[in-house]
Amino acid sequence: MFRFLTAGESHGRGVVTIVEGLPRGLAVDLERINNELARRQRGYGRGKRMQIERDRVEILSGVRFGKTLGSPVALWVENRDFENWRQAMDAMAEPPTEAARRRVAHPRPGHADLAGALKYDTHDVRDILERASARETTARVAAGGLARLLLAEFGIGISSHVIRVGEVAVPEPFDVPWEKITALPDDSPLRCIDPQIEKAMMAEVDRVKEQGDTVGGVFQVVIHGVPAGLGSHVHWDRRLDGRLAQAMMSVPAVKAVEIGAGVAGGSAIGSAFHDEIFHQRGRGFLRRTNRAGGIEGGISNGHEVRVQGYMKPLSTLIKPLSSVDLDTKEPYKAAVERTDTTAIAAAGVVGEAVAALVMCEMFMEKFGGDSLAETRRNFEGYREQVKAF
Ligand code: EPS
Repeated sequence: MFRFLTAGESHGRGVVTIVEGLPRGLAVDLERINNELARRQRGYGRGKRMQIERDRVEILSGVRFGKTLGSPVALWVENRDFENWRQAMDAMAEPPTEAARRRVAHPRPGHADLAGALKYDTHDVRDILERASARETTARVAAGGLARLLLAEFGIGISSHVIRVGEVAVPEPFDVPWEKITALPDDSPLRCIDPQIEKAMMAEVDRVKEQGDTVGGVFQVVIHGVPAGLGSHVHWDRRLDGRLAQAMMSVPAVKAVEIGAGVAGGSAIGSAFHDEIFHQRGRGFLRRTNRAGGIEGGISNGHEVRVQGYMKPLSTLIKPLSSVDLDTKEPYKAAVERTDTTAIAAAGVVGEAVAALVMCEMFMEKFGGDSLAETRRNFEGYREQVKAF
């Protein structure tokens, strides 16, 4: 069984993750994982924090001579900002000053602050916001980096691009070819495949930032080379689309998830929506459209899996909204913290990582194996079965 856990606070010492269930013998290329971490730090519209961090992963266990042992792999990424935040982190130690109390008593609308304070019974929202922070996604991108290494062994690749920032959008995102998405340079400002649209997106970010505001966006994750047969229709919690949607929704600020042209499906008629089935000798079954986003009945159908994550505007505003002091119950403006205007490009990279984690889980569920050689035998055997169908 493939699984992972993460731990770590945004301004604590660092983030950690334990990944369990990878077969023995997978070559671990640290630079590829570090590259994923670097991609997650980029994107136009991000704030000052990303200039402080230089995320690099350290392997604490589970790898020997550069290959997995089949035992849990523990990964560690340091928070460089920890040193700068020691005082703020300790500020609520007895007795707190009024300024320190205020800083953690004004929950931000849209953030976990208030709901978390009520649930965990604390008037110090730092107890909540530190873990609710998107800093945690560093750990998931590191874990996802490992998952991607396994998937790559079997020809499965994952990439993402930004298809909307506020009112500026890429038309027909489902037709954007894989090659065009993977050709995006890692220093692309917003990971948009059209330079003109990207410029307009950047202008939108500038305009919103000037107003002390934040802006929402949409990213698309594309999973290429997926064999038919991952996930299952037989039980609700084995459906690939359900698992991907849950993973995507768990990325901070994502408020809606769409598979393929799912949203348009809500207003379409069946004959215009479904992807007709053809067959060609040598190529097998094929479709000319992919509105299903590569998944039918909760099972991958052999076509590209396409998932869109809709990200709400980030909830820390330089021009804050109305809130209430948790102690005095008096109206107050929400706390102002350093913030990003948008983190949509980074969210896409996180989307890739969580998709990789789900795909790895589903892949190991189907093919199993304690060593990579065993997994490969199982995979090849299944491939022969599909070919002979
Ligand atoms: C975040 C607020 C900002 C972001 C942070 C997520 O951090 P800070 O509070 O230190 O300014 O930079 O994202 C990351 C640290 C990261 O690594 O992505 C929040 O409130 O969620």
